[in-house]
Amino acid sequence: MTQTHCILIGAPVDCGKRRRGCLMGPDAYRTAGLAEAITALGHTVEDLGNLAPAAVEVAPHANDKVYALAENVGWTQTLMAAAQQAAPRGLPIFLGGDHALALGTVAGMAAHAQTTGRPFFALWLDAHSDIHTPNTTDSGNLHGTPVGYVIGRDGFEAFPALPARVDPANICMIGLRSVDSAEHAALLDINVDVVDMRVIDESGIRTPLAAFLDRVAAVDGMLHVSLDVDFLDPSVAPAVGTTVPGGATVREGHLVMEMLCDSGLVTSLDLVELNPFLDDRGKTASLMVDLTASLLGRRVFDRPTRSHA
Ligand code: 5AB
Ligand code: MN
Ligand code: MN
Ligand code: MN
Repeated sequence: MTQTHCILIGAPVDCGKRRRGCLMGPDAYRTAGLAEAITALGHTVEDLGNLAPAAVEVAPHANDKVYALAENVGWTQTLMAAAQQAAPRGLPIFLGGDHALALGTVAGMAAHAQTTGRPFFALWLDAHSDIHTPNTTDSGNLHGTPVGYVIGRDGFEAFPALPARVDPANICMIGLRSVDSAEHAALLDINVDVVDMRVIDESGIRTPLAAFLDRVAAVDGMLHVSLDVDFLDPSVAPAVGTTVPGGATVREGHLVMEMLCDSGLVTSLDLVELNPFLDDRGKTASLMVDLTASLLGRRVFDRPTRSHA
């Protein structure tokens, strides 16, 4: 991979659900050696430290289950701006923080893509589809809503207006194995590329990912990757509040990252949902760092040429 300037942006978002601990995520990635792993691959790193949410006031939402609305709106404002500021200078890596941070990061990256004229795509690596809205969520936890927001579903009136709506057809979700009925209905209604665990069992993870990457490459798209810890199986990645059995293996995770590296298409990355309070001697944080290293070019064995055509 060509030398990349990586911009680490700490986003200790902990308001996307009720169980606390994701606010320690950015420092766990630093402790696990993220910057050192990136520089060892020949890239440059700049760490912007941890951001804080804008202070905003909002009216209560009609769905009174919705949790911490104002704080989520504040983070969305902050991160949307941070993404747009960082994107022209390098590869932003957002250190979460729970997945509510992606309301801001994805909206901001999509806004940036629009200024470049390149189509915007998102790869959602997750056990969940996160396509709820504040109206449809049962839990009230807004970490289950970022996809709903960025594709422009109703219910997000308290949030910043989207500078650029993301086309659902440009989103690929890989690893799904826990989808609520309202989310299922939304997914049937719109044209998202859904690669659930059964597809992975039957065809392997390589085939559907390669097909998606071909689509991105064909139009010289910009690709945002949102990696939720719970994409991985809880036996290898226990540090997450929303564990679902039957997830991706360590090697499936690395293969995805290696293919993404080879594609040269990735322009931003979220590392989300790590709850260090639930980790086992840092193993989840370290695995997330290793996966990021694979995305940035770390290889088991380097062959001169490698093709996924
Ligand atoms: B995550 C659930 N669908 O809405 C909900 O971890 C889970 O960012 C959401 O993928 C999980 O609360 C959100 C049951
Ligand atoms: Mn998620
Ligand atoms: Mn999830
Ligand atoms: Mn989760």
